[in-house]
Amino acid sequence: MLIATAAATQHWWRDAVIYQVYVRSFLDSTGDGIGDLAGVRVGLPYLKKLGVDGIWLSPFYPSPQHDHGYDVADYTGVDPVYGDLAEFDLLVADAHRLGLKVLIDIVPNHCSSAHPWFREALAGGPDSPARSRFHFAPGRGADGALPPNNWRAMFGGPAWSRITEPDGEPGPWYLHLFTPEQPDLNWRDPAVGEHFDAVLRFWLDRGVDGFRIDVAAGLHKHPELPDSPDPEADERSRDSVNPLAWNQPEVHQVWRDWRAVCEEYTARDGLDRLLVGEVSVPTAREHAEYVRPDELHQAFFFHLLSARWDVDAFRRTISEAMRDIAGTGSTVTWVLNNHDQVRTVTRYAGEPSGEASGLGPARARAAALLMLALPGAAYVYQGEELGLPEVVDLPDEVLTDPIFRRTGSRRFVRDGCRVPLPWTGHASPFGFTSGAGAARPWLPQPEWFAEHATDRALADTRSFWHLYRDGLQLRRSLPQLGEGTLRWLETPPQVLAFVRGDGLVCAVNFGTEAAPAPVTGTPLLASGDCPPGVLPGSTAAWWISDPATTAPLFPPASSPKGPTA
Ligand code: TEU
Repeated sequence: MLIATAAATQHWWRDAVIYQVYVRSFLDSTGDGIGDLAGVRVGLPYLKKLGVDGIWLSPFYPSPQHDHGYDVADYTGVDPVYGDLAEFDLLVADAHRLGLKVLIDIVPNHCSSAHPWFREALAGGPDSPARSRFHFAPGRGADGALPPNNWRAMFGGPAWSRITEPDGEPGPWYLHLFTPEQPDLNWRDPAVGEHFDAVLRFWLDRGVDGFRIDVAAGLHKHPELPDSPDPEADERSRDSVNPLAWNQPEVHQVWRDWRAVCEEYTARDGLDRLLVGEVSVPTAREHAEYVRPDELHQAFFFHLLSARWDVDAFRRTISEAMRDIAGTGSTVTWVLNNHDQVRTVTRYAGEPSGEASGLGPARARAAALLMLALPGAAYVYQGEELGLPEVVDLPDEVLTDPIFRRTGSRRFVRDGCRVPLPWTGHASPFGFTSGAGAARPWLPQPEWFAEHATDRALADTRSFWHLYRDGLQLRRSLPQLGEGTLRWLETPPQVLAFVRGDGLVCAVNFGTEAAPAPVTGTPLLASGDCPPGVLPGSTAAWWISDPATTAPLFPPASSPKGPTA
């Protein structure tokens, strides 16, 4: 199954590494304690030096910020907190001058309750045609006092809220899969698709290279809005498990339409545009349907992110992705961190037992080298290159995540991975915000952020930053890396190893005891100390193995334990 054709490799996105900028927490240029677009501009040379191919900007649109911008009130503007359109244009121009692509976040599943469409729908009364752009439905029970069905919202509570009509009478309910401030749009109303078509063109005309699509397996709901068979399961999991509210077949037509818009722009200037979907679906096979040749270019493969620190879990997950996704001609889009998830340094420290092991940083470094060696594209979340741990002890009163407010629980709360980045110095605000009278960062930075500040990271060749930078440089220079295939090697227990192309070997030791290295000689790059012939525990390394002289010591797997791709 060889799918890396010459034509395919011409598409920059097939093996791009994109850096996710969570704008609010990247760099504050105005001293209000909140990151902004001008701050992102200042940070671009830093990202260029790191060696990524482009950036994805989290939502910066006008928004009441009930979900930090994932509640959009105007899809073609910039919230004054983050800047304005002129600043956005400067950012795109600077990025392009540096050879960096710019992706922006688009949120088509829902808008803000402050969006003019929703206001019109509320103000217009029961017969308002504006209501057809949302899911309004009469309640059940006496006087319609119960929600129309039993669906639960992703962030806690029922997925329905009841409105009061302009005359003061209780009215119907509207659907919101997230917070009540994020009403779901009705994609069966053609006005919705037409609106987003215009939004795409607005930003493409301003020069963006593509879009990260929020909740890309959502959009359409079962037309009858029937009860969920297992509402408790929907509540327990943060994954999109309600099969009636997610992953409906009709959504694929939207991605075909959006792909056609991208192709239209490419036909004009020859430049590839990129659609990357946030696709949370149960299996790699279902995932693959979103990246068929006429749909999305990429979709985040979250199964690697959710895999436990376990050699078999990783091998199985990677094998499934290679078989089911790369097997269709697409490339896999790997991701270990994002703004919704506990950072790897902290997550892996607590695995497999849940007890903190102290191994988090070593494992996170090993996972990074693994990700950068896998065939396909990858996304790096800001701070990942600094080895930032999750801030787990933010006091309740500073938490802003609606999950906390809606569930009353700290479980799943996402503020801890969104604390503003440390840039320089020994004390908060660590250069994140500056100037006399500057406000404090919108989330408090712990003192120990000093250890992770970019100035220290750049000066220390053993830092996470240098590991990412070296890995990214090698990806550029070695023809074996980037897109293509992998071949598993037979390994001792606890070790995962594969060959890329003609002899780039990557091995990861998931155990805590040293294992023999798969290749003799000094590694090209390693996530920790790695003497010749040895692969220490919680360590990954890359070697070039010249088949003539230093053949891998582990022979290629002959059994389909890990299917080759
Ligand atoms: O997230 C969708 C979402 O629910 C994910 O957190 C999901 O639970 C996870 O991917 C499962 O693995 C997106 C944004 O990333 C998030 O920040 C927003 O809050 C949410 O949409 C609503 O717009």
